[in-house]
Amino acid sequence: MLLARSKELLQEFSLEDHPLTKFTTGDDDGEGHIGDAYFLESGDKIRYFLEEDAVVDGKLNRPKDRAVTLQNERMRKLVRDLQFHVDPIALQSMVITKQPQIGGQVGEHNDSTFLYTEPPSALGFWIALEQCTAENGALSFLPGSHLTTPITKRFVRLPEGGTGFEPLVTAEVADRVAAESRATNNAYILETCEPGDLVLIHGAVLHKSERNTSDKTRFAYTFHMIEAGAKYDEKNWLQPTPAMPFSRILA
Ligand SMILES: O=C(O)CCC(=O)C(=O)O
Ligand SMILES: [Fe+2]
Repeated sequence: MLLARSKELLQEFSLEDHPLTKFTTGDDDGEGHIGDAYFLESGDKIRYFLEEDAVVDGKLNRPKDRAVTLQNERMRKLVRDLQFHVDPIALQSMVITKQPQIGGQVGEHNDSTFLYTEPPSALGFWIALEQCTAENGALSFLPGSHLTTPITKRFVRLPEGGTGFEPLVTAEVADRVAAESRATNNAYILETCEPGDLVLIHGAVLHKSERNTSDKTRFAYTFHMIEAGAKYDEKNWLQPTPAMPFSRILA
């Protein structure tokens, strides 16, 4: 259903009023989507983010349904019964399409950096809609890193506009954590999965996915939950709107 609907939306969306915004998770916030209104206002809308390598000289270099990494605002209440949080709140969801040949790498990160709360409470729900393999960019995880790696920075809306990272620890601590993470990098474990598999991602666990070098898509549906009792402030890039307030799952 979700896979079919995602593919339908990809056929339907119009490029005419599209800013050709690409989806990137990199640290450099130069010319990427980061900070632009199409991204910042995406929380309560269906928005379409293009693979970085799909836009050359301001033009798409492939059919639109093969260029997009799709975002869908609908919250799945699938986890009503799971008691990870006292009072869980579901945030915006995404369909990640990871297109053949160009589906970009997602660099090492933890999700609490991007959905920061005090104390950290992010939990990711990541559902494979298609088979995920080493060739098409399956997720990999650094086991135990959620216990040993502090959240060293948070992704924020900057007062002067746009977005960036705010450090949460001293530069010394951040350097040490980065060095340790580099030293253990070869301990990443690849999680291949089948369509329908649910992967629960602890907010502090380091994870990443490589570029899709295969000729197959790698569709996945993902959303995050946070704890209602934890502080979620106005610095976070994703803000609730009147059209779509964050949904309390058990309330
Ligand atoms: O699907 C991917 O490749 C990355 C997804 C991810 O990092 C997440 O859902 O938190
Ligand atoms: Fe993530």
